[in-house]
Amino acid sequence: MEEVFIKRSQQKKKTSPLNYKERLFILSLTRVAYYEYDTERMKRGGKKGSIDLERIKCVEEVKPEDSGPIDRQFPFQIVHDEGPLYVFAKTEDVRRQWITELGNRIRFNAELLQKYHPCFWMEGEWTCCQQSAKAAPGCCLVHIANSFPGAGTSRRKSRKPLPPTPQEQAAMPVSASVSRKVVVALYDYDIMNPDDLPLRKDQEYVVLEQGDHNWWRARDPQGREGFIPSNYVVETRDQLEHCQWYNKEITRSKAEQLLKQEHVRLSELCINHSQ
Ligand code: 4IP
Ligand code: ZN
Repeated sequence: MEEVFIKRSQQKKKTSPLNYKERLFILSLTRVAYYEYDTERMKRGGKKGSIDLERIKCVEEVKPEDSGPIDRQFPFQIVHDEGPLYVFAKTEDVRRQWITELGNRIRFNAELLQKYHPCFWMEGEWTCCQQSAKAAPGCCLVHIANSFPGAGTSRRKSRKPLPPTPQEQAAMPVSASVSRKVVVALYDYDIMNPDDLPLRKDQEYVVLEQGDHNWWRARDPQGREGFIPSNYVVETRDQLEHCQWYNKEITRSKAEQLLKQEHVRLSELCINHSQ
């Protein structure tokens, strides 16, 4: 993913200036890096910094400054082991997209935060809770969509339930073993593990197992199966729409009329054929 954002200087040293610079951000599989950017020629310049994804502890929105400029209305924070990096997106959509994607890529990190600061660190204090130590614990719970099961623990082993044994499967009522819940992907999801299933926005998937609240096993229309993040999909309410024989745009009486016509046509065909 690539995007031009405004970033605030991280002020790693006490003497560091507070300034805002336009940078080209590139999110790769292992890091988020930012570069100088020539707006007129739309060209990437020298690299200015980067954060390894494994060092990120939290990605969340930030409450915008009270009278901040128009181009700093959609801030978010990438909190890593040296503190927060504040980034300003141009739109709410882009901000959400980056928070979602980053959250997804850091979900197995060992030290994810349970709490964060929803407002800026400014002039020696957190403007949300007035704590004056930059390392002070957060004052607000991270959002569910950005947290993953067992945050802060190794959840690689526990997130996915084992499939039922054939004996367990046989003992299950049909409705429990074969769920027909159909969901639609809200976002693309590129797999992070071999047993994941990629999602494509607006594509439908059949949910097979919901043993884990956050990770469901699902099947795509090509028959591939794997785990999907449950917060990337929504349930389609009208199950009928997923039956191939169902035509949403046709009323019952119109359907009956068409069937009768077809019946007449077929009968005529039979008569003609037999003559
Ligand atoms: C710099 O200010 C830039 O804002 C740097 O951002 C920033 O580094 C520095 O913060 C800050 O001192 P000057 O350009 O006036 O020197 P960039 O690297 O995007 O140019 P960060 O760490 O934010 O990348 P410190 O904390 O590194 O000093
Ligand atoms: Zn706070």
